[in-house]
Amino acid sequence: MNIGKLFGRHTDPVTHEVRTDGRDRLPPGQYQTRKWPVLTYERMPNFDATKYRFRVWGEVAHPFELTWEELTALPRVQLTSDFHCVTTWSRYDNAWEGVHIREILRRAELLPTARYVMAHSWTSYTTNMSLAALDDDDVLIALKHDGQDLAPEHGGPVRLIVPKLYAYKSAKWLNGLEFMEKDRPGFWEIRGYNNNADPWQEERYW
Ligand SMILES: Nc1nc2c(c(=O)[nH]1)N[C@H]1C(S)=C(S)[C@@H](COP(=O)(O)O)O[C@H]1N2
Ligand SMILES: [Mo]
Repeated sequence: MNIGKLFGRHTDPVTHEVRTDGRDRLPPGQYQTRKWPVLTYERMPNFDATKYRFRVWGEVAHPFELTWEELTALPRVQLTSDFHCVTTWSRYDNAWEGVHIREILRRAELLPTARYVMAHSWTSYTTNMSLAALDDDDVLIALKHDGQDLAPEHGGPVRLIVPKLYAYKSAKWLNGLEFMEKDRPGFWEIRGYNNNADPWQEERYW
């Protein structure tokens, strides 16, 4: 059922859409784009499925490593969400398919000391967030976007998606999650991007 249609919201201009939690769909200072810009700091990496390992370690009772076959054999979910870049573009209705973050959290058996997470890319890009931000209904390890295998420039074949935070928290070319007791800044967080990155609070820079 389309809730928006039910309540007549389809008649509203897109920038005035209100979400079920009462907040504007478009965060302050953002504009909507229908294109999907590429934002990458590092050079686009190669991917080798035979060498790939997805690692989970740190404050967990059960650290583990998955091969590409094992990661892609995990149960899949499909979740549609909006994507907000700190440089002010937002792309609506991205249909993601991948492994729900709670598949990973459940297998890892987090210790009570796990309060923060560092997401790691095989390019050595990192980004940190609270466990509360990661452990959410809409967070997934994405393998597909709008029905296609995730394109290499967008982090394909595997990236993190954390829709409620600015997109620098959604690490492309994801190959690990490190659970931490104390917070530690990631790649952009060291260079002045906001540690929390809530688009509705405009937490852009330090
Ligand atoms: N590994 C890696 N992940 C990254 C980045 C990056 O430079 N390297 N850029 C981040 C930023 S700032 C944004 S806006 C999104 C952009 O994703 P896109 O290029 O698929 O639009 O990826 C995020 N994840
Ligand atoms: Mo970004």
